[in-house]
Amino acid sequence: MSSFSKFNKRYNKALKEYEKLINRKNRKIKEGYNGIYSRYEFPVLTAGHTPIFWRFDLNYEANPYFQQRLGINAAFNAGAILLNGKFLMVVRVEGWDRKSFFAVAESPNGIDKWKFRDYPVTLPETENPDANVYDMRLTQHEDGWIYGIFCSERKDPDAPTGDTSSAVAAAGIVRTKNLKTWERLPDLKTKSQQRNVVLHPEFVKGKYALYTRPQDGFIDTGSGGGIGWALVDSMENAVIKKEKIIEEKVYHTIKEVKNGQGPAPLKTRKGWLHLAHGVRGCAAGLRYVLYMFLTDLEDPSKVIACPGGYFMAPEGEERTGDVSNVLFCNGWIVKPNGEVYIYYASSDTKMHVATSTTDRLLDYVLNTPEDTFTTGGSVKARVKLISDNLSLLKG
Ligand code: M1P
Repeated sequence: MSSFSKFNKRYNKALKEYEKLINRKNRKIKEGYNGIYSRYEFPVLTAGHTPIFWRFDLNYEANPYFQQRLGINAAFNAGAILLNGKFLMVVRVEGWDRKSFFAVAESPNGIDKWKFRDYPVTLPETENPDANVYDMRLTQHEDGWIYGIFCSERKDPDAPTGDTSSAVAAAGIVRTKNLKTWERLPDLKTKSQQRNVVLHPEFVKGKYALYTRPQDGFIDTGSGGGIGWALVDSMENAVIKKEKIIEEKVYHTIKEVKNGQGPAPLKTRKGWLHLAHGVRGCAAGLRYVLYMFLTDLEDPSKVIACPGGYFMAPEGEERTGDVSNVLFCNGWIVKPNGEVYIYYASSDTKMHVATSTTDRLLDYVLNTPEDTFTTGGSVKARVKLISDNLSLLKG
């Protein structure tokens, strides 16, 4: 076989594999029912979902071995939105060079057939270029814009010579009407480093309201941490003057080391429904799980319910990846019929979907016992459940 025929054969094989992957039907997992949400059999987006023409040079003359020229390492931590009837994710795609960038993927039903648009997002820069960008939260704000707030990472200018790791995290801001053209606004101005900054969808007291995550360092939140709340006058020059912690990290809980707001909260009849991540340390490193809480409709900075423990933790294949033992969520969609599609990433590697409804999630948030912060309290809550159940069962 001529080398040109071999090249074509390899290309056709790669294309077939890609098409099989993106057209694969996804099914709800029936086993392990928990009444709160359902997981799905397959991840919805992986590195393999990126088009072949993003990775291989398809010119035989330039690439006779049909090599990957620009490999993709992972597709994870996606923001999500339902726009003009289309399910869209703004995905954190990471190349083999460790740089993350954003790319929009679309699906007709939100569950499967996710496909990346031909080109990734060319994100406008500020005068201080980002070394890395990731984890965009999308908020359809009542001012008419769709805002995307993401982490912009740059090398720490104060790092001592030879320190090639220290970085500074800031909140970068873009806005769009269509997820096609993006306007970059100045980064959020704040005293501390920030990650997991999310815009609330409505004005509060006539101002833009932000969920924040102040942190002393790039990884360690230090004396910072907790989910913060701040009101700013404008998004075109967003400056935080006053910030308060509304959801703290707490000793010996799933959010002992740090926590962070997930996607923008969902408005429900009982309050603003929040999904967040909590982090604890263990011998295997940091463990990231998802948890929920509810805030007041009138005052979204007031937590009114917070079930104890995690809502979702890494299971099975979700447990391993580039950064193992991590679930992270920065995108969800509520459909007009109340169904909720939760787009979560596992181990900084791939995207999954879980489905629920606002009614089920409210039931979970309002009727799950809170953390009592002691073993005695936990046992008391379980003994009550057991004895109530046994009375029922024994009549
Ligand atoms: O590696 C796990 C996560 O670590 C960071 O999240 P946080 O600041 O909340 O701890 C982020 O880098 C996130 O992208 C990553 O998934």
